[in-house]
Amino acid sequence: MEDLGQAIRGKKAKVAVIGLGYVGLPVACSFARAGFQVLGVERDETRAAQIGAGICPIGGREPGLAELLNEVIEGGRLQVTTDSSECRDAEVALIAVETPVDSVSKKPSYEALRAALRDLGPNLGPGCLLVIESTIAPQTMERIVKPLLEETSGLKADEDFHLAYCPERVMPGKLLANLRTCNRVIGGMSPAAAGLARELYRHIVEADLDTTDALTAELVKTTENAYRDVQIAFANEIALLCENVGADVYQVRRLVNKSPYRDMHVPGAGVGGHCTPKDPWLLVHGTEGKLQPKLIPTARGINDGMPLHVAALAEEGLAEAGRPVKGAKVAVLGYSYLENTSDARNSPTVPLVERLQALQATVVIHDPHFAEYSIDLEEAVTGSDCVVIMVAHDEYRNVDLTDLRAWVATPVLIDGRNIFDKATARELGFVYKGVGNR
Ligand code: SAJ
Repeated sequence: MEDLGQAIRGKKAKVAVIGLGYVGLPVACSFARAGFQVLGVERDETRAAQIGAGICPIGGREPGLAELLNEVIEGGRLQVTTDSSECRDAEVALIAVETPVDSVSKKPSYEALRAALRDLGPNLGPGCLLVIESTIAPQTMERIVKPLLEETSGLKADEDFHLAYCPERVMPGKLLANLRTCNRVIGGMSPAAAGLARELYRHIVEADLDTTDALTAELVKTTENAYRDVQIAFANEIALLCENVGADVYQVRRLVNKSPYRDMHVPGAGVGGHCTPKDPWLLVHGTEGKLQPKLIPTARGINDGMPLHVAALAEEGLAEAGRPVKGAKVAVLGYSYLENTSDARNSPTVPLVERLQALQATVVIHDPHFAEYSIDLEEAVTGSDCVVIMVAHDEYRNVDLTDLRAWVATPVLIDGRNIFDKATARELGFVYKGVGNR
């Protein structure tokens, strides 16, 4: 361990990063910038070639990432391969592959993780440190990661190699910044592993590095996102109650949050992304036992219901304007799951569009961050009978409602992200319905 610790402290350890997605790519670039020799292993050949040429495959606004990638590729600090056998001389290996949950069973789909472990196992050298960054259900390190690595490497965890879990805390739009400034939890399968991982991350993380055991770290990561999902569900439920009584939930939220120790989240058209809708299910899956959770699954149901609620508001708005939804042209603004990003994973717009099409509306999707949807906004909404705001992109916040009114055929505006003022919209003749503010 001492040699490895020394190699890590001196940045002499070769670092392999398996999976160059939203998590792995910024991590690989950050360790390369810190002075390590980094090997990025990416199974997608096109993506590997792009990154190897210094071209950042992540769209949207990611301050500093494209420049840093180009710098470390030019400087030879980061090399990219699709061949995991090139990891054999790495003293440190990080795995940052996707860990989705099955859309029906809500159970984790660990195909990518298992494949990465199977590929790495035979190339795992004695004395190295392996860190999982992907979000995993509690008990996964003990039940899946450790046995699979020991089986495929023939080595013994804690004796021949060190194993730790350090969950990512990235967010699209702030990938590099969050990596540097967010506190990190490091769960070691042994205290020695946690200590080595802490030495490693100290080179790229300026915030706290809290070491603990792997199970605690798995619980922390999934709990922090379940917490957020429940908080958002609470805000969405208050929005629905405000609709019942004709109140403005955003005014209610503003004043609630002036009360000490309150932090009511923002209601809206739904909860998408690669973390918040998925991690509560990982938490529930990994803690199965006699005691059953009620709040967490219920919150998921509330949040998954919001896009359908937006569709109901559109139906209502069209009816008020004397237009049946069948055959109506509906312009849906926003395809990504989060404002000003090009990330559509688990986007609430998908179930909304499915519902509107099931109601036989003609749907036009617009989103400036997706080539296939970045038609001219005026063209997208011209002649529409209903405009639905699903994502608070800056481009939509800057739309002049007078222009919008002139472009539409029937003035129905459904505001899923509270970006327009209800009174102004109504003065211009819109049938305006906002989530929690109708
Ligand atoms: N959303 C709401 N209301 C809110 C907050 C979010 O409806 O008050 C919606 C968003 O529109 C989006 C979805 O929820 O559709 C997820 O939003 P998010 O801000 O949680 O974005 P994520 O999924 O990228 O969350 C990540 C998480 N980070 C990690 O898992 C490492 C989350 O824990 C962070 O709090 C978040 O980034 C962040 O703000 O950094």
